[in-house]
Amino acid sequence: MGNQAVSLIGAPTDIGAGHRGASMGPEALRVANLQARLKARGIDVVDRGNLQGPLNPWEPPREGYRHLSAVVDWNRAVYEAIYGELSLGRLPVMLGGDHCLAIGSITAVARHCREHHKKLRVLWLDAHADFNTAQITPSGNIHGMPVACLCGMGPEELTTLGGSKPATAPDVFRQIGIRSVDEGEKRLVREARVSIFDMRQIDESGMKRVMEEALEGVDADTHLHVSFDVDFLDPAIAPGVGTTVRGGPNYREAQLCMEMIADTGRLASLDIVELNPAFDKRNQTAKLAVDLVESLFGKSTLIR
Ligand SMILES: [Mn+2]
Repeated sequence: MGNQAVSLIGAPTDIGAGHRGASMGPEALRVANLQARLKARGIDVVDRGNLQGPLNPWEPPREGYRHLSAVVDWNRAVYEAIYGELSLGRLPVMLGGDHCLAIGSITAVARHCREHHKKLRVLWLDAHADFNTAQITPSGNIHGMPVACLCGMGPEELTTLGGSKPATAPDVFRQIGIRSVDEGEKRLVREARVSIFDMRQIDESGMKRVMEEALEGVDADTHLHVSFDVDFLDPAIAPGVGTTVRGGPNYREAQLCMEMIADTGRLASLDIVELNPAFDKRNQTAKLAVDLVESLFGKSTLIR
């Protein structure tokens, strides 16, 4: 993996979130030395700096969506930036920002895959299914809707971001670590047949078996995208997120998850989202995220 070229792209906004503070995520990851730690692995890493977009007006939802037009602006910027990096043959790492930005990044990744005849697989590491729609959302926060939007269920401005709708299909997703799904969402993910490995399954089968299943079929023609919502992790080790849900993967389980993804050699794009320094203690969650991302890029205890 020594000849990889990685681009870091900051998207400092909390426009789709229910708490302020994820806008500070990119800087916290930089302070935790993300670039230097990846460079030390022999990877060519360029930090492209931050994208720009509207400030968070902190308004109530309208017709089921909070800040829709600003969410669209941010996602358009993310979409263009990620698509540009992929076109250069680089591996984009989107530093969020809240999880609504995955609409832009994955729409770009899906377009790139179509154009290069690659199979897309998205690993959605999260406490939540993020499959809400305007009709069923309890909050209107769009960070709870990206997977539905990517599957064509959502406002036209977001579902058609890449020109064609839907951006991708439910069968590309493997959701891991899920432990909080809203009532209406439960029905939708079942109808859409999203493949979800919830915490119960991780408890019963173990992370190893779950990751083997989630990575089944990944081959040389696969573009593997990881959408890493930091609230995937147990809040005991990762307090720096807006929406903590107890009972997530512990440190060893999270490391194994990342190492097994690295072993495929197919990681081709990454989102790191929902890191919220306003809830963190001494940047520990950012440091942990960087630690895990190092494993994702192939750091291991021994030469294997
Ligand atoms: Mn999420």
